[in-house]
Amino acid sequence: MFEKVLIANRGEIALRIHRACREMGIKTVAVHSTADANAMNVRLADETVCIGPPAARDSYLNVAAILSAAAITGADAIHPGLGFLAEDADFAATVEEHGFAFIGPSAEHIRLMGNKVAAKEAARKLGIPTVPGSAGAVRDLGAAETAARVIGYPVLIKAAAGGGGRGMKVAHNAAELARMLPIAQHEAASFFGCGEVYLERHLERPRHIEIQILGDGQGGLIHLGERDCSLQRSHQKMVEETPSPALNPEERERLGTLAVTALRELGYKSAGTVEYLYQDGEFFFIEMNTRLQVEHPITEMISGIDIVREQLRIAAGAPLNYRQSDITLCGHAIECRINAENPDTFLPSPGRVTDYHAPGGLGVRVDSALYHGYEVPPYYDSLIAKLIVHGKSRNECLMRLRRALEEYVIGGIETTIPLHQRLATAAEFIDGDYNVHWLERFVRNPA
Ligand code: MV4
Repeated sequence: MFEKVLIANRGEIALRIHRACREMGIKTVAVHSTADANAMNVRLADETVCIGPPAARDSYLNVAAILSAAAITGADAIHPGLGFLAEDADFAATVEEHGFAFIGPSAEHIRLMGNKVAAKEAARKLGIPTVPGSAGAVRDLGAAETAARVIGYPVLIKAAAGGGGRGMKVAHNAAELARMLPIAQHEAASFFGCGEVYLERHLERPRHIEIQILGDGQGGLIHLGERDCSLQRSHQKMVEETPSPALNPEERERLGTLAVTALRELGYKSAGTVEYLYQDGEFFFIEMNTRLQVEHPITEMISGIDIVREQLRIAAGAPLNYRQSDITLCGHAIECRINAENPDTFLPSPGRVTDYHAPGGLGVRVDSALYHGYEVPPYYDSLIAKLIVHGKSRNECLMRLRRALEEYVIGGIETTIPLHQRLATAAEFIDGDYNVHWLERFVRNPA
């Protein structure tokens, strides 16, 4: 096993990785920007290295500074966390070229899944149903119109290098396609540095359901069930739950088995997530994420498996400790992402935390780097805490969620806790009756 791991991230996820390392007796190196010198993950780390000024491009994305910090401290491995460099195939390759282990998948698999056209083609060849769409990228309007006639309108134009919904455009007919295609290509080129776009049939009210998988790259590959991530606004997930209230046991089994068969064939290593859209009893692959995800704790709560510990073991060359038959998914878990934002306008609310009390008790987990007196910096993502609750049934989980939200005190800054409280009592949420558009409307209607 590794003796020392450098954690190339910040905030709650850096703390989450630190905790897994310490439980395994691994020393940690926290790298941080000047803005994060007082962060909890930095305070708890065995060693710390300041890698640059607040702007992420100069610190958390500064590859030379991160590699130097790893060399100076004698780390054997680098965990990229999520966001920042986590899905940068060149970073993964560079880390290994410098003699450190990269705690994540192979650079080739990160690169493959980073191109959504290539990822979809790979998934289709591996037997996973994909959304009907163009055969690969569409070069020009002629090709796009031909493809759209076959697919049927409305169609969605997506960027091959995109993902997460940025730069998508709907076209309801040929005239709209002609107008939107050049705009989409131009946006793709300027957002992602690659103008390639592709078409898909537009599903109008899907749910977003993803499967967590773990592979060791030595033939061992399992899934840990699904997460329903349909509760999001502006492509930011707000609440996730597992199991999905929409799936029956047969659908769950089929989704999991398809993902496992495909990724075992690919020889996938580390944690990964296969994303599907689910509508009218049908599901379609859309993307694969080759990283640890923000919402991984709900899967840990129902499976009892520490996903970060498994990532560390796998990166050190150990085979998976579990077969699929060893996995029992138990009860129900929900995560609320708490942001330092005004709960009505969603404007960021950085500043000093003047009161802090986190909820606890049976079935309650808080993943957060907050503490009394901490100053939330204005430079980064506004996620400050994840409240994760577990219960034997979905109803017990919801009861516990309302209780835990009531208890949570974060003073001095605005947070989205009041919005979560309102959501936790909304009939559609309680009934599990929602799709990817539902929350958007809910947040626009005042209480
Ligand atoms: C779609 C779709 C409907 N039809 N693809 C947005 C994020 C990206 N990962 C995929 N997204 C979507 N792709 C087809 N063919 C609707 C969405 C979508 C969405 C997906 C997941 C979660 C929230 C969403 C919100 C709006 C649109």
